[in-house]
Amino acid sequence: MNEEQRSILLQSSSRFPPPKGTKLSYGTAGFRADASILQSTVFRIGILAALRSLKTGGAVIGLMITASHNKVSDNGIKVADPSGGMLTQDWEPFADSIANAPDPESLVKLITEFAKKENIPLDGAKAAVLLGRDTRPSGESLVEAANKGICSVVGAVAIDMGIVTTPELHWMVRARNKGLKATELHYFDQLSTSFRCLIDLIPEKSGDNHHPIGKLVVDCSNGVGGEKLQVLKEKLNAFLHLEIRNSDVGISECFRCASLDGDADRFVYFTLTSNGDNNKINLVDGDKILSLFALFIKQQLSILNQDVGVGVGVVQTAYANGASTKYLNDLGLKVVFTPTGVKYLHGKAEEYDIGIYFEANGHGTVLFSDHFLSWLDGIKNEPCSGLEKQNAAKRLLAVANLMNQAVGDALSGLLLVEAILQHMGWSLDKWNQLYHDLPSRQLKVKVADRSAVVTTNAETSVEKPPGLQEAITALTSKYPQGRCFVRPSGTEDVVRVYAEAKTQEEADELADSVAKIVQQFLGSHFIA
Ligand code: G16
Repeated sequence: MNEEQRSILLQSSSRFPPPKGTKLSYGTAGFRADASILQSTVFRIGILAALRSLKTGGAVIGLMITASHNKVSDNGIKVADPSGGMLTQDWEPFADSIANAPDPESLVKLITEFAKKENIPLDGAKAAVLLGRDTRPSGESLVEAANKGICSVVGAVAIDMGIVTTPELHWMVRARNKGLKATELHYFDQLSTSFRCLIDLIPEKSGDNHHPIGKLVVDCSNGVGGEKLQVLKEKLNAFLHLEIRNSDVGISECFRCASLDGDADRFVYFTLTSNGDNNKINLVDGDKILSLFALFIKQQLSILNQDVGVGVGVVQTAYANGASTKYLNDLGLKVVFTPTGVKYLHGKAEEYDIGIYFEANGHGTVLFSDHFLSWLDGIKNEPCSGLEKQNAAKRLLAVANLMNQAVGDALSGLLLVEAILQHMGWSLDKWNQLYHDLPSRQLKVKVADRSAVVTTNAETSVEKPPGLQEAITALTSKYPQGRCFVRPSGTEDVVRVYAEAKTQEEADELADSVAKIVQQFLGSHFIA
């Protein structure tokens, strides 16, 4: 590193001192904490993003300021690699170490060593980082800190995309690096055109009652998804009846509803049934979204006589309801498991011709290999294939265009659900009956130090502290069809407990007793 670069880094980083007495760590999807302590972390990850761009020959990197589902006073950072996917895991330890460097001297030392080890040219070569943020009030000043970090690497520029959803930013990074049109306008055009294409390809007499299936009420959690969904609503008004809500989520029984998280990378569906004074939410989660997509894709492959020829892989996590995995296996699909976090699921799904991945919490997408897309293009353009096959190929190509190929995307996922329900002529209830979930319960336990819990086997088994797994196994064995695991959250300061059993009472009881065991092993404050 030359003197000029060194002195710029020393000077600029002295304006962003790290918070005292707090150790920050790169979690499930980047850093996340109370916004008031994040200035220095965001500044430093700005530097990291610029270095990543230099390392990849000047490719565009993405930096998103968001804390997604966390409370509004939190904020965080997600980094998009040149492919549009999450930052390569090899760089996470470097992110951890620079976030916690105590002073400018040690920060510059870490950067110098890393740049040397990784052969990163610090000679003024060009680098570019796209910046985005969600609607949190702390976003603006954190973007400014990130900008300062990026610009303290000589040759690097920051391009501020303003308020965007996380998946939009990942999509833009991917599109720019592929030399494609990459503005927000293009993003919305791609989504709405491919949705229209799926609707236009619905056969005349498809399903039980082929016609638009009534209003969908979408709760956007006061997040960034609300204003973006409004754009899609205006483009698609004739084909989709959407009502967008934020704080006023008073909903009556007759509505189909969906809910987005704060940065619009996750979504679930639900309906209400009321029993006297009690309203019950019937949740249609990521597992069922995955199952609907898998079923539709299987149907199209079957029209193409490719029931077995095409490699379709389904990726889930330990949170997947056991009934969903059974349903997918019964469809003849290969199901594999990874730890929580799209950074793991996405990588696995990329190994297939068609990789479908979803977390139960509604985070996921459908990936298509280039090779398979070329094959579909061939069928589409070959009249000898026959109209039915051509249409099936067109549908799959439209799914590939609609579904974000960089990361899970609530807006594109929601449009695919709507297109498939219209194609099938299905109501939400009919969809929900694909299979019946095993009763389950999730709890959060606040402990003194969640990093004391270390898991293995895609988070299904606890390695540390010693004895905890044996205690969980002993409790679980008391319940027919019982399954239970615990893991430290990577986005909140809690340990999560998941339990499944034959009845709701048993699932509740199992989760509760395991939460108590966690308390005993780790010392705790409360269970929520
Ligand atoms: C992030 C990740 C998801 C993960 C979720 C919860 O979502 O991208 O893959 O499921 O956190 O993670 P944890 O259980 O470790 O807290 P988001 O939408 O919050 O960025």
